[in-house]
Amino acid sequence: MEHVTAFAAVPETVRAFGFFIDGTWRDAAERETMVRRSPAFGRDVTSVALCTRADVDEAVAAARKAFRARSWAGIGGADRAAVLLGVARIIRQRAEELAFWETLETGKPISQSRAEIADAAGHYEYCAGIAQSLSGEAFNTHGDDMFGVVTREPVGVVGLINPWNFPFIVLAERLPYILASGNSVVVKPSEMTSATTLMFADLLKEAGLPDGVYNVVTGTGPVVGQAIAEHRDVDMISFTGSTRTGEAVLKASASNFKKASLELGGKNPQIVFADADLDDAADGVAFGLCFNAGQCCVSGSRLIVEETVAERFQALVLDKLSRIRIGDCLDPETQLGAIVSDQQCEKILGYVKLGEEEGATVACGGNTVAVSGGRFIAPTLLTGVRNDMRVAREEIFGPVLCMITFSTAGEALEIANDSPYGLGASIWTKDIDKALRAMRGVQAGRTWVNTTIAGGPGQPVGGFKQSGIGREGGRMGVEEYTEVKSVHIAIGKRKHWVT
Ligand code: TXE
Repeated sequence: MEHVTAFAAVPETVRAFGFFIDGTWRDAAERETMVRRSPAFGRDVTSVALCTRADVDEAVAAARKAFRARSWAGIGGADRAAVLLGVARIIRQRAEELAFWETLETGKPISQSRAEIADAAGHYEYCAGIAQSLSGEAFNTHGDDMFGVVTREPVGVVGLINPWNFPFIVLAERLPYILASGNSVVVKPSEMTSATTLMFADLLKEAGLPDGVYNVVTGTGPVVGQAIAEHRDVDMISFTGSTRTGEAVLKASASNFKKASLELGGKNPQIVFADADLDDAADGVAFGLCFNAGQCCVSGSRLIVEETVAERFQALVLDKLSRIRIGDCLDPETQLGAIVSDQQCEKILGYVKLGEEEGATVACGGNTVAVSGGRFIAPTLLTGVRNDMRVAREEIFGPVLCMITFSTAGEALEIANDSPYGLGASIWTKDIDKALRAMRGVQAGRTWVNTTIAGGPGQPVGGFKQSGIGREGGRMGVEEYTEVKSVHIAIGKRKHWVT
């Protein structure tokens, strides 16, 4: 396959990107630029423009112009569906190229990038269906002189601020849902991982998306992200990132009372009951921890295991963690990828040290691993953790697992729910009653039984408590980006008030 050879090695030169407004590319020109060093290879791979507030104004104006022109919002759902299906087809055609740049910038293993690009295409296909079937309600029950309908319409201009951990799949979990009803969008990818969001502009254009509907401004959070969140002509903000930045975005969005959808941090429990298939559970726990090197909002970072099997289960997990393949991220066999930045690496190692200071034991890992010039952290298990320790309460965002034990099902749920977060939770048991009770009791927007981090376009995702507001994905994901209009229509001659 020709494309495999073309994307097999780190390029010799840095790929410089402009930014994309109203269907055209803009050069970085006199703006400052930011060079991205690949975390997996230690080599400079891309550079992006640090856009300004004026660039954001221009992008928002273009999105507004497209929305007013109704070039996208005004066409039929079937026509929007045709474009979204075309997008999916082109993603599949260019999957290898997209996966390659995703791996270079993020440091995730190429097998994972490939899977994420394929999954992304599925979101555009799914939303093509909803673009055609989105509907409201009709009320034929208001009596002979009144008819009621509830309609949905696109909210208008959406500002989309995305993180660095899943640049292309997070975009796919939002963009087609935003586009399905006819909105326009201004996207700000993370300054560290902008490439695939920028490359996508050409794919959307090729598929027939009208100019001005998709605009990308690159740059830093405090300048570009803040300007989008504050902008008075942006109708809705969708943010994915840390809870702290989410709070700043929500405050900024009050400038014009934007609608807001936020997916934030997590400290997700893996509850393992003694009657679970412990081999399966150990494998699931290892995957849930090491997927995306733990830099994942639904990473299973708190292992809450029944006391009676704790020792045996710890041995099984240690065995799994010791056999995870860390290595060249362009090698399809590699399982554990790199840590996104020096800062993130320091943060993770700092937490391991803190865990020890708080009384936990490092049962494995806790060290960096040098491969291919990149920056990696070995899978780490902290044992003897109590749920009131900072390592058990704060989002570490790396491959660090905190093991806590419990003696009753009630206690397991109490520990699981004793967290400011409520994003994901996994339950491992072969007892159906126990599984259902735990599923009902756990406070988490996504809950898995005998699996973890499973998902797809059909079911909504989002968080309880400080893990966010709103839901992405599924039919709800499209509805989230609409306004609801309640309409009463009188039939016949009016009964006069002033007689
Ligand atoms: O996230 P930020 P950072 C968590 C994780 C990680 C920590 C810090 O714990 O260690 O956050 O990562 C933009 N106004 N998560 O600093 O700041 C920023 O440019 C508007 C969890 O990278 O939340 C980027 O595009 N936007 C998470 C995006 O916000 C601003 C994923 C996310 O960056 C802004 C990532 C501002 N004032 C990190 N400041 C998850 N839940 O998956 C920054 N940004």
